[in-house]
Amino acid sequence: MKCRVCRGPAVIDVRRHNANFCVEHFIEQCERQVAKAIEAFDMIAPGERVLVAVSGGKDSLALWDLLIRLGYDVEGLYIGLGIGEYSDVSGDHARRFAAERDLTWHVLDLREEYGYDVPTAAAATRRVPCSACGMSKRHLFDRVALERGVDVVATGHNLDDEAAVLFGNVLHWHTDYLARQLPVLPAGHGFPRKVKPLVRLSERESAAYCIVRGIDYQVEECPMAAGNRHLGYKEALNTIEERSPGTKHDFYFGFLDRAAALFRSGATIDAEGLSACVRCGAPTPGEVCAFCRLVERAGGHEPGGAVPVTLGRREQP
Ligand code: Q46
Ligand code: ZN
Ligand code: ZN
Repeated sequence: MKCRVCRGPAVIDVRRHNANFCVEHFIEQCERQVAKAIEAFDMIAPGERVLVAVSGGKDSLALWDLLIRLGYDVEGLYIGLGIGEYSDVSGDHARRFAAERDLTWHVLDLREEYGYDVPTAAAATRRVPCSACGMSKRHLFDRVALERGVDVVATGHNLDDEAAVLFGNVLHWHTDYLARQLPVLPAGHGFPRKVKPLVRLSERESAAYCIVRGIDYQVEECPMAAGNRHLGYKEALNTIEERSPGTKHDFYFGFLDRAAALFRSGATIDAEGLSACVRCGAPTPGEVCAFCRLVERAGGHEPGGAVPVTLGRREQP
């Protein structure tokens, strides 16, 4: 197996691109794919500040590393979800990554800050944990982004994630979700721009990137993901991809090129009716936003203390 670029010994084959790469050229390939996604979808403009949502897993740490290598002004945000040992180990990986590289990052712990965690919120709402978890994370990314005055929130969703979500949305014809399933969600109504710069990299590639870059990450899956329907969609797509490499890419990017706009035109996104939540100030169609209602149902409280806690190096203003 030879590297496509230098003909030296290759360490990874990327069947989707019908190519093998050595360590050096695989790193370059990942950088190129991320740069291409950022440029193609206008994710980050020169000089903009970026907040990376860091979970301690392979995707978010690969993303943080790649954005730094590409020269972006990046800081991290880790949210303590309170999912037992999984969260403790994830937090340790994030901490070590930031400390070894002297990076600026923030930690916000749900239990300390709001008096609840993902397991208690899931039990209180009697819904799948990912629902309460996702809502909490989105709210806190927005909040910290506004507090820090950053322009963009970047998340580590990769091609496998996006293709699986798309597959689920198509299977159930969730047309409102299809209208919003884009690698960039523009800023507006108090929300910062949201971007997914890893959409051109597969899960396997982000794991391989971490390995060749010596990035130690949380390898365990979240224990609360069991029963998450996306895992089943991922497995189904993996079976198809195995037989015809490139299918996930064609499915997702074909949707963006040829179908996404059709769903957007029929979407019922009513931004006009949004006002500020009476408790937290976040934009909401009602009086109290869904996040504040979740905190209340989970037995939590309004935020206390000076948060987020900023760790690592502070940039000069
Ligand atoms: S952390 Fe949270 Fe994920 Fe665990 S509970 Fe679900 S959403 S699976 S990225
Ligand atoms: Zn090479
Ligand atoms: Zn609120």
